[in-house]
Amino acid sequence: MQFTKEYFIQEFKKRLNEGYAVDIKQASNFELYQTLASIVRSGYNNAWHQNIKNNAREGNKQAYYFSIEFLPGRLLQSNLLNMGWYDTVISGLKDLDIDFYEVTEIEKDMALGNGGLGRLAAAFMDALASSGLPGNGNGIRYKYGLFKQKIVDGYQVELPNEWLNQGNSWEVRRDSKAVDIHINATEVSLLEKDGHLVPVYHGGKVIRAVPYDVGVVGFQNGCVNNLRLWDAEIPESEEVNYRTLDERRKIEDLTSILYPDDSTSEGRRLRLLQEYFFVSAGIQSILKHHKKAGHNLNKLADYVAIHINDTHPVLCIPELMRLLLDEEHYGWDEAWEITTQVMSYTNHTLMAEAMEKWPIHYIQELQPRIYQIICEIERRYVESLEKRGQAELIPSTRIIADNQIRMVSLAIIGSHSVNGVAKLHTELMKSQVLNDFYRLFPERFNNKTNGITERRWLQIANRELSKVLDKTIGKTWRYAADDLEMLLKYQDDEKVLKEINHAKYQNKVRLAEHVKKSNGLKISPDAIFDVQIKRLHEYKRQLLNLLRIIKLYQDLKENPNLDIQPRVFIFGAKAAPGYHEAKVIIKCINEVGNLINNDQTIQDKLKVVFIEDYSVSLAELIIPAADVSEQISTATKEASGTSNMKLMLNGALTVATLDGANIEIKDQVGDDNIFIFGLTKDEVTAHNQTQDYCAWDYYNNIPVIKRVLDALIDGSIPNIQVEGRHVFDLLTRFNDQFFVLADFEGYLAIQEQVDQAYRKPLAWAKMSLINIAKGGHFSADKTVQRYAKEIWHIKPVVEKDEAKYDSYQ
Ligand code: AZC
Repeated sequence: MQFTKEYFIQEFKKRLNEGYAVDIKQASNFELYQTLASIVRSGYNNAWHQNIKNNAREGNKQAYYFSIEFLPGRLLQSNLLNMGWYDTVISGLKDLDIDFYEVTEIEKDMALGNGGLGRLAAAFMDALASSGLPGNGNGIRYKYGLFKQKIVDGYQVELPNEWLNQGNSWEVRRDSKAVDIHINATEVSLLEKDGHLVPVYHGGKVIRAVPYDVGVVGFQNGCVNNLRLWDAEIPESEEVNYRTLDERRKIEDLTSILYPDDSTSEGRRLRLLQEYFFVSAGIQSILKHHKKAGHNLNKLADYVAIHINDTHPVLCIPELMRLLLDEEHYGWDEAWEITTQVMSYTNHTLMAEAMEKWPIHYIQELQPRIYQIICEIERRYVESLEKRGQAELIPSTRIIADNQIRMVSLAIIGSHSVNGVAKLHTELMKSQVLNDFYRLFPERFNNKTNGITERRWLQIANRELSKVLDKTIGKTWRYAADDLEMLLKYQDDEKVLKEINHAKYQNKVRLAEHVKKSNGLKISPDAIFDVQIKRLHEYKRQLLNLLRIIKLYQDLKENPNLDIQPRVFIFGAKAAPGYHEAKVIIKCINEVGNLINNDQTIQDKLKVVFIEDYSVSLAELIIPAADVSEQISTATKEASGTSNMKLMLNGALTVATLDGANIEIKDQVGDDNIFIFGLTKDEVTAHNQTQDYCAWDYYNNIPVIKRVLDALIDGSIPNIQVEGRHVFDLLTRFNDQFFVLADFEGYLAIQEQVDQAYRKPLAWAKMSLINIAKGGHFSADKTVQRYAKEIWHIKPVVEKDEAKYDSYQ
């Protein structure tokens, strides 16, 4: 049946009454939201079901993206958009006197991720379905998402994020697909059974993994894929073994939190258990599914591609080996061949401390059989290098060293493809950090620059700009992001440029209203909105931004009439709970903000806003309102970055170091439409090699640096006696690991250019237009299509067909 407004209104009233026994006037926003979500779900369930059946019937090869994080944010609007129902629903609700946007606010963000890694995984889910590709997600259904951040007296306080307490409208529990996982056996012995040696586990316990599936709706093509998130439960047969609440809670805790506290060994063990839990559950269910479909596991690679998103799911490799060896009775060589053909791995960071290593006794305790298999992979690997005459590469590439399992080594050795997430990152991987692996397996290495869900970030988040685009270049950009380039024709069209500026202004007004409500702070939409939104990390250098703010403040105190463009500095950032330095930086930002925001003498020329509890939904509010995008990481440290792409797509101009995907953004927009500064990767590498960097020299020899740093410790910024000293020490005594001081003057100079450029609204709008026009280049659709073709070898199974969701059930 055609999904018309009349039909929607009738159905909406009916379901509201059936579900809640209220009429529209009395219904709460929550009831309205639930009713709307149920209609949306019924609209795609049939397509979802058909998709699962078709894939099984036709034996389509499918990709499974294993990720410990998925960060989709809210789904109502994107589902409506993808189903082609958006306008009909808004207009229907309007007829019913319901404010659609108020209703959407009820939905809690699915915040099962921390930052770029999790957001990328969610973007890939959307892009796979939107490209008609059979690709599914596999992860954990955390009861609490990434913590809720409160700022109290300038400090970050972490509160539980109870995103599930009102239920999740988009998930379906599938009891019939539950699988059991054996952990903590004290011993494994091999017994002969039916002519095979089978392992027998002694001791330990069994946990039941129960999947909750979320339909991933493709953009107007009728393709609905599956995001499977696992929860842990106690199997009925095991209940007697969990007699106390405490024992039961241990199982519940398994899927409670995204990042267990890694400062205790208990927390670290829990994290490893989470990794094994969702990996084992996922692989078991994939094998079950393919066996049921009648596929021969010899040919697993013809039907299945498993992607290891960063090292957290690396136990996929020994787990698949375990199942093939122990349950399917393959010989080692055959099992290894199948495993390496199926597995591929993405690296998301080259920071040494972020590369997972696990003490071998953790793995031994967790699953001794997995440990045995890892040892055998290692033994054979070492032997093969000796045979190849490359024994010199053993120490740097082997899996087990210093009583630890190096997860990166296991990932590379057990996969047929290893990719980085931006050109520079892949190049560094090959030439520096993973160079020895590259020498051994050059054919495995490839680049896949990240991408973003441009539909969410433009069509949903930036309706003002979308209207301008529709009017100027027609609507095809809504389907084909590359068509945004049609905008280039209008780069000198004053009318269009003014409209772009006007759209930005309206978005700034909207953000200003939010800031007034949330921070009690009045900010002017006429000021430059200068935005840095990302995880708080020293390498991302929020500190560089902060030092410049202090410098500007000092200048203004000296000369209140200083001619600078008023600026509002907007930060959104969470610090990992155990990351002390990051929390110290948050405190400093907030106290500098308090000082500046309350100082009447600087005539509102500066404001500092720290937006609490940064999330995907807040990003949807902030990004369209940004004039300046801060992408100022130390060159070589940011693997790619993705907020850089979202911000440019929304017309913000980027202030950037030559790091991560910033370089590719520069290549797209040209040198005149981006503000580049700072040390290059070669300069950073040289400093690291020669150890010649001396932060004190900058402090002692450059007055502007001394003046700013002194402000951290001389009491001129209240309430940061301890934190100011800490930051001061990081930048001097501890020799400024991230070269903040080396880049400071370059940063000041480039920001001065930004200041000048902003004074010419049409010239600014032209740069902005060029950024928008080039934004389509970074569409996640294109990125996953490259993964599909070059790594997973999967093909689209659904062609674009707008009619598909119209067959309303
Ligand atoms: C991030 C990288 O820091 C970022 O540069 C990249 O764009 C993103 O992955 C996607 O590839 N890494 C993380 O977010 N890592 C964690 C653990 O959150």
